[in-house]
Parts: sequence; C-alpha cells; structure tokens
Amino acid sequence: MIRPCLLATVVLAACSNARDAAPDAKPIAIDSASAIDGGGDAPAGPDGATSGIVLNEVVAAGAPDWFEIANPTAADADLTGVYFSDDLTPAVTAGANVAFIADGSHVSGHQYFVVDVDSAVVGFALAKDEALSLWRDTDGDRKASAGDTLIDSVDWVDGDAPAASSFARLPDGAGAFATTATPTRGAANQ
Ligand SMILES: [Ca+2]
Ligand SMILES: [Ca+2]
Ligand SMILES: [Ca+2]
Repeated sequence: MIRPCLLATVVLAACSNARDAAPDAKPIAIDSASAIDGGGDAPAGPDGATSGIVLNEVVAAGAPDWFEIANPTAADADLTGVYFSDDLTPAVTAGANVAFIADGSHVSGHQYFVVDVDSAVVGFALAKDEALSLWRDTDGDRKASAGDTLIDSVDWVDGDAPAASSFARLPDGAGAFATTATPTRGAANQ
C-alpha cells in the first residue's frame, strides 16, 4: 500500500571541514511508503544496536537521484542526527559532500524513507561511479567526524546503476546490492 508523500527537510552541512559554517535548511521531498513484505527482521546494520536501518536502494542516474533507507526491524528508527555522504570516509576526505536528514525524521518499523539527492536541494548529486555512506553523528558536532558511527554504505561502479534502473538490496532489506530493472521508490525492491 502506498501512503501519501510527506515533506520534510534536510539540513545541509555546509562543508565537512568548515567547522563554524552555519548549516542551511532547505526543503527536500521525502516519502514514507509501503511496509516491507515478509515482516522478518533482517540483520542489523554495522552499527548494530544503534539502529537496524540499512541503505536499501540507490538511483544514481535519476531526475533527481535518490536513495532509500529501509527499516527491516519492528522498532521505529530515529533519523535525528543521521547524515549521508557521497564519500565512504567523509571525516577524512577534505571537501566531502555531507547532508543531514532533518531532525525529528524517523522511519517506522518495516517502512522506507526516501531522500532526494539533487544539486539544487542538498548541494550535490550522485554519479554513475560513486558511493554513498550513512552515518549517525555520534559526537553531536553536526559534521562528519571520526567519532561518528557508520550505519551502512554502498559503492558502485559505472554500469551498476544506469538510467532507468537502480542498485538495490535483493532480497529487499537484507541481500547484497544488485542492479535492478525497475526502481522501487519507497517500496520493496524487486
Ligand atoms: Ca546522477
Ligand atoms: Ca560528527
Ligand atoms: Ca525500494
């Protein structure tokens, strides 16, 4: 069942190493949609007890680009303090693109959360050969830093996520990433 879209915002981290830069708040379209089929709990992400959410799907040749977070667990997952980057190690890469998901955002148990990644919205987009990492701002300094916790990451090369396709976990929420024929924004991967 597809539920109505809702609007939320992301707060831009102006630059991962611009300590004193005030973050901008810009709107981003996010939708929370159908429940994950099956209902079984998938393995937790690398941060284990911190959250069971995973990066579930990436569209890198979209208009806009987007990625999907899945919550395969039954528990609500708080996304306050969660940020994403197009670099696998944003805390050590000078100038890495980083954007925070809006405080107060959450993804309910067995639900999805979609984030548009567009230059006009978050200041960067995803390329055909790139990566995406999802972090929790464990040290609370509102930027990518060594004390933060990796939630999940995905790396793809040219051909993995071409136009009209996505790079997604199969089986949904739990499997390895593979190229799909049909993006499933806010719904179970197929
Ligand atoms: Ca792109
Ligand atoms: Ca931090
Ligand atoms: Ca999906």
